[in-house]
Amino acid sequence: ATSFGIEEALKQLGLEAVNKGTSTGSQWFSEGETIASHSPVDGKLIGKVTVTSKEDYEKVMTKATEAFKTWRVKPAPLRGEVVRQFGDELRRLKEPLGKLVSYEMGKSYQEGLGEVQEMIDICDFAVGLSRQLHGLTMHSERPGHRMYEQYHPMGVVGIISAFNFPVAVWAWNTALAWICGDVCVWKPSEKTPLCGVACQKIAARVFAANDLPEGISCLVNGDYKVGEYLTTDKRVPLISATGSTRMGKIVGRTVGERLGKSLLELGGNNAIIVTPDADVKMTVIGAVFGAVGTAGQRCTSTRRLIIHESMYDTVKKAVVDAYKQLRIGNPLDENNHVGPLIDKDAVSNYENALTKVVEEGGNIVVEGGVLSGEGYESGCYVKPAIAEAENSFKIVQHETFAPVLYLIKYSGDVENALDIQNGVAQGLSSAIMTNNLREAERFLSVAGSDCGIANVNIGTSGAEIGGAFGGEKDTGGGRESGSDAWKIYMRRQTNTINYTTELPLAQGIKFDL
Ligand code: UN1
Repeated sequence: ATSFGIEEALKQLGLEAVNKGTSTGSQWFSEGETIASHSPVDGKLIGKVTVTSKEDYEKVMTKATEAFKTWRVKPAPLRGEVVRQFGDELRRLKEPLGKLVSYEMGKSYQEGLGEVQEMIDICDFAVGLSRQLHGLTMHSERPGHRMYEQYHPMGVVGIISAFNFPVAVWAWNTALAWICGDVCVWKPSEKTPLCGVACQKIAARVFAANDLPEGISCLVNGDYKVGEYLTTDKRVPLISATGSTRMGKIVGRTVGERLGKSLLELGGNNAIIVTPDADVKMTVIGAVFGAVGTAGQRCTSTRRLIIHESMYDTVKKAVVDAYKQLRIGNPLDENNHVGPLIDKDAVSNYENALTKVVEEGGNIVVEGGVLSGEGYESGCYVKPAIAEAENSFKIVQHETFAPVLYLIKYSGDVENALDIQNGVAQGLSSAIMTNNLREAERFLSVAGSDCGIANVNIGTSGAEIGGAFGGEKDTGGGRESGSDAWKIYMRRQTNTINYTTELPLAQGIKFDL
């Protein structure tokens, strides 16, 4: 627990009652229309943020494209040094920022802090990377020739992020994009605009302290219309978008039409396979955290438990018993496990899923419901629910961003469980609980999980930043964060240099003059 409240956190982050929502760094502008941010925790107004107009957007793009010319020629390790300082600022402000994330988005304070930690981690990763950004060298087929490839900065990167990770996903993108020599224009979710303003203030201070120009870190605010300014803009070679599959299809199409690149991180429908050799205690922790953590609003949340028939009753009982221990309430109170959903629309989607699963023949084993009364005034608190279901149900095939967990039984060997697991449109995260080496290896093999993330004896959520994050199929195919995810933020160039006095052609082609 921290010693200060949300008021003090807002103050430390420099937030006001009405905040300008457009920024190129130290300069903040845009007037008029505002987005009001209400906390799902208690329904109270936290603050307002002004919406970016087309004219404001043009001002941002002018600064950003100018800044790129300065930023791209700074040596990458120097850019890394700036990101190091940004990471230090995040360390200093971890508590107030974690608190704001918890209050504006509704995840537990521990998870809010965890999110800021992910930002710090990616900064550290990016600092090291700034002295790498390796290309390969190749052997030329021609004598006296040298061939290699190099990575150059690409330009303005547009970042469209979702409410559920209102600060970390931006940092995964910016920390890498910055060390790669790109400048960023960020449109945070209109459900968490204050998190955006707070982060931009932190970044802006660091850039200003290093005498760097306006435009390296930019912020725009608004709904999908502001997103469209970015996706249709030829000056933005890469759009990184996180959100629903529906949104991703629109972004992918729009950016594809102008042959821009998009990095899409969309919905998941993540499952844990529980085999006859699973450790039940570990399964329960992984499954329950995965299903109810962040109130089921992670793209990596556990949606399906695919349990072998021999284990079914044991695991079902253990999970149902664990659900009885869950405390639902104010996420800033560290005694609670589950906070609210983001808003009332999310509550209706949750209710709809519970109605649908029953209509399709499912069996509720842990009742859901919207909570009311003291502490639940915002109307966004719901009971995590569990239903026995079939994988073929329409609602099970659909990603519901809420704490609804489906139990699905399988029989026979692990191939049958894999068919069920892979039998959805999405392909983000997956897990198997087993102490059987053969089952684990089959799950990880070419014929195993078709997801971007496949874990053994770990749940589906809670990825570390060191690995590439993202998934296949309807998840969009993008990879962010660790490993070589940085490559998408740069343009690749192949260079061949001739240091002889002859000009031999490739493939031995003769062309005598
Ligand atoms: C997301 O839900 O958009 O693995 C990202 C996790 C987190 C990231 C989730 N590190 O659950």
